[in-house]
Amino acid sequence: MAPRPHPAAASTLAVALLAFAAAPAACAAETAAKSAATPAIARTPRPAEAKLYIISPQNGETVASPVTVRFGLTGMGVAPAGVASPNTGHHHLIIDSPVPAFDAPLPKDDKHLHFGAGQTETSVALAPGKHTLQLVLADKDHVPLDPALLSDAITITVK
Ligand SMILES: [Cu+2]
Repeated sequence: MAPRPHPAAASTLAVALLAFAAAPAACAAETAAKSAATPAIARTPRPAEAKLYIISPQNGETVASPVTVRFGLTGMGVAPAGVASPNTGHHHLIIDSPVPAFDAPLPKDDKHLHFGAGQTETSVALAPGKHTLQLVLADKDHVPLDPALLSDAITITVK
């Protein structure tokens, strides 16, 4: 089967292009040329067959807060942040936020949770209403893998 670009990767590229468009034209052209030749940040390659997914809750589920979120990963292993080990990464839970940039460390805030100790589940307090959850696996430096490994985003309703 021919590999196809991940839809999330395509949308992030669009965001990156918009960011370039916002910069002064000469500078943007130079930056684009430079980043095409030498990536600004080294990204860690990962096995093509790796899969990242949210085991629970299920997409569309109605749940009570705090919500237990279980992280699923096949084709790679989990290692703590800071540990260089081939074909591993650590989990990040993105809450109610767009797919982050792939060429920089993931933000660390209450919408971008890092599980740098190698955790494979968490419990998050969420306000009543609809929320989106998505996982991103990243390397020892919190930079998304190459190609980026994301779960599908799910939408849940908190009672
Ligand atoms: Cu991290």
